Amino acid sequence: MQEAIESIRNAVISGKRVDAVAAARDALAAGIDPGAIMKDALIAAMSVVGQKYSSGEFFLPQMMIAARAMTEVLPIIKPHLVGDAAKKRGKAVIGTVAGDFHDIGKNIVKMMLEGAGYEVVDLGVDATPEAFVDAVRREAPDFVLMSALITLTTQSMKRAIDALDAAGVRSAVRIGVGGAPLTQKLADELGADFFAEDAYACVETCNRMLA
Ligand code: B12
Repeated sequence: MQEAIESIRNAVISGKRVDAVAAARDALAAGIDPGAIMKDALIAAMSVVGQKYSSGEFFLPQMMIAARAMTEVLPIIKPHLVGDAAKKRGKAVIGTVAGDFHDIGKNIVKMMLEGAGYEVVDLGVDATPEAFVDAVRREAPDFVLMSALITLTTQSMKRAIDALDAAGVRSAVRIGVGGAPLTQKLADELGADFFAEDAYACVETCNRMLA
């Protein structure tokens, strides 16, 4: 099992998307837990890529091809991650906030929520405060979920939360924030209702809040 996970992880780190997809298919066929593929191969690979970028070993192009390899593996494991999708639980609006184009984590959160029976309206990347306000008015969701991967763009979360407040719709939704630079302390300062450090914790928190 360790070997299969490692070959997916290494293929993603080196941006070999054909190898990554083949290794993921092989691992699933061998009965390896899709949750382990997600955490120990895919998410772990992106964390290595981030470290290599920080240390100057990788530059933007390597980060981009690794991200593309990861993005191609996600749809392969998605059907195997489906939880209790038959149960209709609630509705969420999700987006990566203004100024930020990172969407891998957001897409995983969306995928896990859909698998757990949530309807998810995706605002994509670079979602402005106005886009969140419009979506809340239009969709009447239970949750508004904001993702940010850049320290600076966490302030776009604040602007979006303030805009929801100014539009008079803040109290109608529960706001969750996440992404690598987020902490519980920052989430509190931003005025969010919750922070979750990964997609699994996000689903659990949403379930708990609706219960
Ligand atoms: C892949 C990547 C890219 C890809 C993005 C591709 C894509 N489609 O997303 C590309 C190459 C395009 C890219 C671009 C840039 N990047 Co970049 N990128 C990364 C990298 C390596 C991995 C991010 C990732 O996908 N992680 C995997 C996912 C699964 O993890 P995640 O996003 O954290 O999500 C999980 C949780 O956080 C949580 N979660 C996520 N969202 C939400 C939302 C809610 C509501 C909840 C509850 C939970 C939750 O659940 C997820 C799944 O469990 C990180 C390094 C790192 N360690 O994060 C740098 C990183 C984020 N990038 C960085 C930078 C600087 C950039 C650029 C500015 C580089 C440049 N010079 O142009 C640009 C930004 C452009 C822009 N304006 O957005 C820096 C940010 C530094 C900072 N803290 O401010 C990092 C940290 C790299 C580094 N070490 O310096 N990047």
